[in-house]
Order: sequence, then C-alpha cells, then structure tokens
Amino acid sequence: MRSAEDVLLLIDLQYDFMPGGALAVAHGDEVVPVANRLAQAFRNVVLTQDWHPAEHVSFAGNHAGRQPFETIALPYGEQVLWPTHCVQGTEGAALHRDLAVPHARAVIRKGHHANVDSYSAFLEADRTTPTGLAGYLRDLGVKRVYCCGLATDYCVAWSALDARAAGFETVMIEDASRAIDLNGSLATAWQQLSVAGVKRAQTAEVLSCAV
Ligand code: VGL
Ligand code: ZN
Repeated sequence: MRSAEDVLLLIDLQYDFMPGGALAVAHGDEVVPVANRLAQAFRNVVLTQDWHPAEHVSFAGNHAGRQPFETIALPYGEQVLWPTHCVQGTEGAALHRDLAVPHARAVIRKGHHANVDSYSAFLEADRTTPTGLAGYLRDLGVKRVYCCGLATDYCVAWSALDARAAGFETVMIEDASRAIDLNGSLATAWQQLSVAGVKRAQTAEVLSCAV
C-alpha cells in the first residue's frame, strides 16, 4: 500500500473518450483495468470528469464553419476545436462502468465554464482559475501525484505539468494512459513533461514502489 502522501489521479475515464465515443481515444478502454489495479495500491484516489455545458467554446459545432481538430485563437490562447463531448449529465460524460474505485473520495469536474476549456485537473486553460484540487491535496498532506488516464497528451499531461508547478513530486504512468496524438502532440507533451521534471513510469514500477 502506498503512503498517505501519495495520490493517484485517474483522468477522464469517460465513455466519450472510449472507442465508439464522441472523442474516442484509440484503445482508451484498455486503461480501465490497469487503473483499477493501480487504485488498489493507493489510499488517496481522485477521479476527474471532463464536464462541459452544451454551449462550450471548445466544441467545433459552436463555431460557424469550423471543423473538429481545427484550432482557433481565444483570449487565453490557441484552442483546439473538438467534437461535442462530455456534455454535463450525458451518458458520454459518465465514468466507465467497469471502473472499480469505490474508495475514491473526490471527483473533480472540469471545463464547466462555457468560455474556458480545462484540460488540467488543477488550472483552467486561462491558466489562472484554479479547480481547488491543489488545495485539497495539500490539506490531505499529499506530496506525490501519480497521473494516468485519458488522454496522455492533453488532460493527463496538462494535469501532471500543473501538479509539478504546484510543487508536488509528479509521475506520469505511461502504460495506464492512451493518447490522442494530434499533430505531434504526444511527443511535445513528453518533451514538456521531461523539461518540467515530471517522472515517466510504468504501472509495474508504481505497484512495486520502485517509483
Ligand atoms: C480531453 C480534449 C478535450 C482529454 C478533454 O481528456 O484529454 N481532450 N477535452
Ligand atoms: Zn473536453
């Protein structure tokens, strides 16, 4: 069992990111049993849900003449336009039914502001609005954050970068995550993670407490 100073962050294990979903991540469903195994080793587990209003700024359908996977300039920077996904309260926004983490005590729902996206579980895309997760983890005495889920190169990577920036020792669990990989985004993410000092580990190393 990992120490109470460790938390496992399970990012966006929702139907819209699974094969057949609105923003399907290839082999995303393979992460669910791995996440379950990892979670058994952690006292502290936090889940996240991408959780958008229907009028969300990240949806291509809300921009006349725009297609999914194009980018637009928003006040806070460049925004990828996605297919409509994870609309609050829909089936696609629900957590995968095979996720077996009854001891998880917190679920962070992100991306709820219509005009701001939030890949990160810590800070919205304006890079200033906090979700409250850093304070929650500090209150619990957490020192190390282990990140995995969907998608490696968006919500998992951004969460890991922000965990590190918030002062936590941070580990990405590579084989417990799957990527979207849009225009080289996966390689870019691993580069940024490496520069930021986020460790890259495999599930077996985490379960054996090698990392
Ligand atoms: C995600 C794109 C849009 C993710 C969420 O979970 O990685 N990616 N919304
Ligand atoms: Zn989203």
